[in-house]
Amino acid sequence: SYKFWATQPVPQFDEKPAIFEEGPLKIQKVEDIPDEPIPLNLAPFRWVTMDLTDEKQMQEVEKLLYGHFVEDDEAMFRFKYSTSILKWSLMSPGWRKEWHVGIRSGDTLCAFIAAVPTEIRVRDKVIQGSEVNFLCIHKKLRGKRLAPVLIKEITRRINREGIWQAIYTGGIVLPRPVSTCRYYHRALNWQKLYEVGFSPCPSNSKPAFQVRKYALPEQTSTKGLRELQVKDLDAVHSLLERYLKRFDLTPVFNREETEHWLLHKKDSYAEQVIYSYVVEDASGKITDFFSFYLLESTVIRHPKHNSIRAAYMFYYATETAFTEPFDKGALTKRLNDLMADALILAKRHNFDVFNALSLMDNALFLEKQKFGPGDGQLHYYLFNYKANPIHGGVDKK
Ligand code: YNC
Ligand code: MG
Repeated sequence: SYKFWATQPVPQFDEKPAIFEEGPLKIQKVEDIPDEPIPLNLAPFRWVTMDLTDEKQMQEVEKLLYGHFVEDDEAMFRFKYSTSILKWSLMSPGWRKEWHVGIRSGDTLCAFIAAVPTEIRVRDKVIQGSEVNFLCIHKKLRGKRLAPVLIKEITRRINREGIWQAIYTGGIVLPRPVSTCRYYHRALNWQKLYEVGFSPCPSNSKPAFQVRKYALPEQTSTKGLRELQVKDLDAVHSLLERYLKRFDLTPVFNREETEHWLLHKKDSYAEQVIYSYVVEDASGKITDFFSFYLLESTVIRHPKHNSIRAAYMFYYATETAFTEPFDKGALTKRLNDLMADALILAKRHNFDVFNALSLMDNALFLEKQKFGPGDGQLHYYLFNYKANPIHGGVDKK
């Protein structure tokens, strides 16, 4: 099995999981990378570079993903990436048009894969890398070994820029995850989640009881909590940089990337994607922040509901992590206060569910904030980089 992945510079399952020196698996030179696309050998298909600054081409990508991107195992829900979230995800600082790769047949876009540049820190080493996402093949073209061709082509285009590593995630098991997380879900609109078949009613409960269980206060409780503004970015950048050092596998954001990933810009997006909040203390210091983003899922074939509005926990940080000596109780308390407010704000913005992964310090608040484990796992992969297994941040410190 893994006919394709066995040929790639990734750790294989039969390799001994001993502690090893971390680093690249394969060293190459830009001049040895072909400057022509990988042969497609599949008429009538041809490679295209998608220009996402062109509204029409952006909508073509949206449409392909709308019909053919990731579904749950029972095919009840499918991720629905709006043009706003695609712009946010695929046009981050340093983005390159050449990394938005499509396959067309005639005028029709039938497959896509994309990447953006990113610095990745694995423990104490920082890698100039890329993040690959949105691998999608039209349902009628599945099982034809097109995915390996897309992956080889984006690898070639990334390598041509002198970048040799990538990070990517997926619900399926491939050689070989560096880390694995579980999805957790917190109902905000339990009744709707029940109606669409996302949240079952436990046999010892009743719908009315479940609705009450997930009810939230109208008002947030953290003093000094407000929306993130441009003037906060230096403080948030520094706080996030210090907070991420607590974990073994993180991006390294510069100031421009911090702005891109955290600050909502009204004039740039048709629809708000990123929701970020800071806490400013009485002296004007930013002591905490949290963020979540909007990603809808289509409810496939449902008479009443078309989609679920899901909030995904994004980055957060708090000065409480840096008290000397480290006070886990204080950190737990602070994170619970912040996340309780995040839930209230997401509810206010009409989200139906709040999703989070078992990473960073999330284990300190998931249960208390009434998140429940989902069926889904998310595996993290590094391309051309050998790393020892990485566990959730909370277990180790
Ligand atoms: C997957 N998700 O194992 P073997 S996540 C990677 N990621 O190869 P075919 C995948 N590989 O086992 P189909 C994969 N899914 O023989 C399948 N594969 O070694 C491997 N779904 O190819 C698979 N999007 O074309 C097998 O399969 C080979 O027609 C089979 O197409 C697969 O975006 C797919 O879930 C996923 O659109 C495109 O099912 C299709 O089934 C589909 O016969 C719905 O392919 C949408 C979906 C995946 C979301 C994502 C991350 C992608 C990462 C790709 C790897 C990047 C590596 C780094 C490159 C840059 C390097 C630098 C520097
Ligand atoms: Mg295929």
